Amino acid sequence: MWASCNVKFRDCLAISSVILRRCLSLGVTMAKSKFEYVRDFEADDTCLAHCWVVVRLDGRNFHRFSEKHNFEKPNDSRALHLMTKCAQTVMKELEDIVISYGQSDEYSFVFKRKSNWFKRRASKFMTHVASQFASSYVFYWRDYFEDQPLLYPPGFDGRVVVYPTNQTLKDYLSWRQADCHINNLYNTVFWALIQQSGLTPVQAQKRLQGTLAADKNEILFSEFNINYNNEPLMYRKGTVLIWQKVDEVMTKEAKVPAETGGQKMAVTRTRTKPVPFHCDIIGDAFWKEHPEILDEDS
Ligand SMILES: *[C@@H]1O[C@H](CO)[C@@H](O)[C@H](O)[C@H]1NC(C)=O
Ligand SMILES: CC(=O)N[C@H]1CO[C@H](CO)[C@@H](O)[C@@H]1O
Repeated sequence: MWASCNVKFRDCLAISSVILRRCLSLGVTMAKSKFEYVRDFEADDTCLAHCWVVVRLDGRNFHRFSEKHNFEKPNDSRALHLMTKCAQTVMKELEDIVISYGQSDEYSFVFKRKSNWFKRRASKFMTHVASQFASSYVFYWRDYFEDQPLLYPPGFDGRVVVYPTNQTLKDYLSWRQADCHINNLYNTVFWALIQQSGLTPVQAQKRLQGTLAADKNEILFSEFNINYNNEPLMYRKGTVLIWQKVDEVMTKEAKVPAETGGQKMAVTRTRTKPVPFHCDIIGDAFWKEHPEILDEDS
């Protein structure tokens, strides 16, 4: 019982006002045990005030995971949609995430500058994001991979990076989107060479060594009749999730006297949801169109 008093003052409040009074009357001496000092061994990992906090997750060994689960090459839309579903779940369940960006087996989550969630402790941000994301990945797996059982539990690593200005945050997101473009262009040619020209992975890799983006576009066009710019946006740009007002029509059981039976009626409700876009976030247009994302008090 007394242990709960010195864990957190807040917890006392929750237990009951009787205990609260006892906590208060017994004072500071009762609120600390001689073991309490071990708390000082905890590292202070508070994220610098007024900075953007970014948590990025990466699939652990997803190269192997994608092979074992027969992901389509060079891209698998089921896997990308599942990642986005998990990211939407993270945004809904946790607090203060203003924008997310994902591609391949990674997702970045940006917490608002003034967030005081868990007193801005990096470990709390990171572990909440990683565990919520990983459990969602397993939970929603079957909705995206009907015929493909999940063979073993996937994992994700996380990191926290703090960006001091709007510009550094935008540059971070631009960096991830540029990475998406470079990888997707490479993979598109690489797999075309294997699947359509019958090259081995080693041969395909050799063929692409030292090539520039223009060379890869040219190979795609001249050898495979693929205009890279016509490839689906989700693969080329990745996925941006931002909060948008969405009208939802739902049927509700009308509350009417029992004798009239369960009448159904349509109700429209406006909700704010994390909505996916596959647009460019490197240029200014996106940020001009959505100033609320970077707004101090959003
Ligand atoms: C960041 O951008 C937002 C939106 O344009 C703006 O309201 C805010 O003042 C900017 N913050 C800083 C510190 O420049
Ligand atoms: C770049 C590329 O090859 N994209 C392919 C990704 O997968 C879809 C099917 O899931 C294909 O239609 C795309 O051509």
